[in-house]
Amino acid sequence: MTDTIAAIATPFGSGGIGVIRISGLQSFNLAAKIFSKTPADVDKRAPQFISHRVSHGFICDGETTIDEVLVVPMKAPRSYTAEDVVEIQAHSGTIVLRRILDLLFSHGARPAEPGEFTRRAFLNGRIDLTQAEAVADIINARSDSSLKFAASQNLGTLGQSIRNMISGLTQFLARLEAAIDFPDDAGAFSYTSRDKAELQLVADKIGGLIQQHKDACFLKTGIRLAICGEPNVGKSSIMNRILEKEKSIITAVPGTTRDPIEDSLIIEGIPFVIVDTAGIHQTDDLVEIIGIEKARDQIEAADIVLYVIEPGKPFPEKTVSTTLPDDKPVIFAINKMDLAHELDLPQPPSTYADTSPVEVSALTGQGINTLRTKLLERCIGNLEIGDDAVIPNLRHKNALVQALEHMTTMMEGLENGQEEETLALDVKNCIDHLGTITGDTAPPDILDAVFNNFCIGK
Ligand SMILES: Nc1nc2c(ncn2[C@@H]2O[C@H](COP(=O)(O)OP(=O)(O)O)[C@@H](O)[C@H]2O)c(=O)[nH]1
Ligand SMILES: [Mg+2]
Repeated sequence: MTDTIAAIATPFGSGGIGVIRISGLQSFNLAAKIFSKTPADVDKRAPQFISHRVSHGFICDGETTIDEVLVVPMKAPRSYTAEDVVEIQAHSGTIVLRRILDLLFSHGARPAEPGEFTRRAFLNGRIDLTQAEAVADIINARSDSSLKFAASQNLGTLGQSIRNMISGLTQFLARLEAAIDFPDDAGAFSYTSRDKAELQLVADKIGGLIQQHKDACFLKTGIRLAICGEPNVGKSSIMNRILEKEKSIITAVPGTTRDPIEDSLIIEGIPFVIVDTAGIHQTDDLVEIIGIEKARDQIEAADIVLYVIEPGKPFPEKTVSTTLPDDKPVIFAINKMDLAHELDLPQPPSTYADTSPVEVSALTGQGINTLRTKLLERCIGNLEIGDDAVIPNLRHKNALVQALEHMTTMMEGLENGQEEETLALDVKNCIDHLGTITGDTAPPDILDAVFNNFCIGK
C-alpha cells in the first residue's frame, strides 16, 4: 500500500462539483505539484497545506490553468482510508476532471481500482468488512428501510456483535487448548453450566441473525397475501379495492374466479404480493374443483391469509376449519357492510387468534384503509426486524450458517464427552467462519468478491 492512488470520486457527467480523491504517502506532494494559490500566468505560490483546512486555488499544467478548485488535505489517520488523503473539488465536467487526473498520473499517482479506497480503509483497520459492505449498500439503497439498515451497519453494529461472539469463543478455546497442551497443569477440561449457558447464547445470537436475514429477504420479495373465502362474498372486489384497479373479474355468478390472480403493491414501503383465489365450497363442477385445489395451494404458499365472510350468514365454521392453517396469521374481513344494517354479523369463535373482523365494503370503499393498516400490523409484528436491527447480507448469512453448524456439533460433543481436540477444532472453525464476516479471517478471494462490487473512486 505504498503507492499513491487517485480516481474521480463523483459520478461521471456534468454537475456542480466533481471530486478527485488521492490517497497514499505521496498525496500531499502530488497535490502540491499541480496546485497553486494563483493562476498559472501569475507568479506561482507553492501551497502550504494544513490538514483538514480547505485551500482555494488553481490546478495548473505548466503555463495552463486547468480549473479553479478547493482542496481538502487530510493527514493520516484522520481520513477515509486512514492514509494521507487529498480531495480536489473541481468543476464537474468529464474533460476537466480527466485532465486533472491525467496530470496526477503523470506525476506518479496510479489509477485506483474499484473499491480500492474502501479496501484501504479496511486493510488499515479503520473499518471492518461489514462496514465496507455497508458503504456499497448505502450507495445502492433504493428505499428508506434499506438505507436505514445500511447506515446502522456502517456504524459497525453487526461487526461489533460478531467480534463479541468471537471473543467469548476465543476464551473458551484457550481453556480447551490449555487442557490439551498442559494436561498435568490444567487438569481435565471441565465444562460448567455457565459455559453451557454462554455457548447457547452465542448459538441463539447466530440463529437470530440468520432469521433476520430471512426476514429481510421477505421484505425484498414481498409478503404473500392470499384472499380466500366462500364464493360470492366479494374476494375479487376486495382485491381490486386494495390494488385500486380492476384486476380480477367480478360478477354476481358464484365461481367466477378460478385460476388464482396475482398482483403486487407496496403499502407504506412494505411490498405485498396479493393473490385472489376461487371461492371454497362443496361442488361437483370439475373446473371449480380444480380452482379450489389451487386456492388451497395458494393458502399454503401465503405468508398471511385474508378470509372474507359476509353479513346475514353464520360464520362458515366448517369451511374455515378445513381451509385455514394454524401456523399463519389470518385476518377476517366482513365484506358488504353497506348491506349490513338489517343483517346479523358473523362472529368468529374464540378459538381463532383474531376474533374481531375488519368491517369493509368493497362497493363503497368503507374500511379498506383499516384493512390495509391491520395487514401491515400483522405482518410487521411477525418480523423480528426492530428499528436498531442489523441485517446480515447473503455472504454474512452463509458464514453464520456454517458457524452455527460447528457450534451445534461442538455443543453436542461437549454433552457427549467428545475429545478435546475435536471440540477445539469445531470452535476454531466456528471462529474462522465468524471472522470472515468482519474480515478478520477473510481470505483474499472473499475480499476481492466484496470490493469488486464497488465502482472506481469508492
Ligand atoms: N353490496 C355489495 N356488493 C358487493 C360488495 N363486494 C362485492 N359485491 C358483489 O358481490 C358479488 C360477488 O363479488 P366478487 O368480488 O366476484 O366475489 P368473489 O366470488 O368472492 O370473488 C358481485 O356481484 C359484487 O358486485 C360490497 O361490498 N357490497
Ligand atoms: Mg372472485
